[in-house]
Amino acid sequence: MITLYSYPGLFGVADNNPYGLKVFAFLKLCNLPFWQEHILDPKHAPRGQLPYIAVEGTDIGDSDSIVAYLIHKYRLSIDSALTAPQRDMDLLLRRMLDDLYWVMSYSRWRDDRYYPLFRDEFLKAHAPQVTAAALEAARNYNFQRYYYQGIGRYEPAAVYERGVAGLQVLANLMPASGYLFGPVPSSIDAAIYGFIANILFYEIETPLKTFVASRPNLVRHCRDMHKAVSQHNL
Ligand SMILES: N[C@@H](CCC(=O)N[C@@H](CS)C(=O)NCC(=O)O)C(=O)O
Repeated sequence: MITLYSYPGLFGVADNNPYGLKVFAFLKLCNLPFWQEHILDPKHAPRGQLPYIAVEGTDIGDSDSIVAYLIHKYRLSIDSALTAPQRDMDLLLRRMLDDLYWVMSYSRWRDDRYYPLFRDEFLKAHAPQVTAAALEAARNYNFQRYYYQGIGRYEPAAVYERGVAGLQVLANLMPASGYLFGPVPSSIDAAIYGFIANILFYEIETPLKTFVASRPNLVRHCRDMHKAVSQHNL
């Protein structure tokens, strides 16, 4: 049995962290049985970051490494039909999503307009396991991460401009129906869902959410993926 160690859910999505939701969605798309363990402290994770999986005594971290490991181990066919250009696009999109991660995270923890809504929802959903003091400590830690990554030195408008530019490319690429590369999902759809669901389903009107909500193809893809990976339809 695979165990997925990931952060808790929020606003009806299975993990409030896009990388964990990516792995969750991938496991569901592939019909792999797994047990999800929601944790908050990543200290036991490989490289000290969530998500990670434990399978047959081996711990694997990093969402894309997890996906690659599972495809290889279980000979999964989810990406078998991809052409070489689609594989290149897959990689470039994953890198774009890595960049979007910082903007999403900034909007939740750093932006004073949105942090109180994020904090209050987190406490509503996860107190007493999560306390206001723990969230405050996480916020301070994230401030340092943003500073050293660089985004913490941008003006907020420039942060969102960067995030929306990535989302615009995604909106240009996403077809009106089906999945990114055709009528059946591939692993990149799980990756896209991990990020877009963590924007669209949040009742926090950030510039990222305003943009996603204004693109019917992104909304449709996210809702289709949500249906495919969960019992509860939004
Ligand atoms: N490349 C990793 C990134 C995972 C990641 O950024 N995890 C963050 C989520 S907030 C984390 O656990 N951070 C804790 C830390 O860096 O101390 C992946 O794809 O899984």
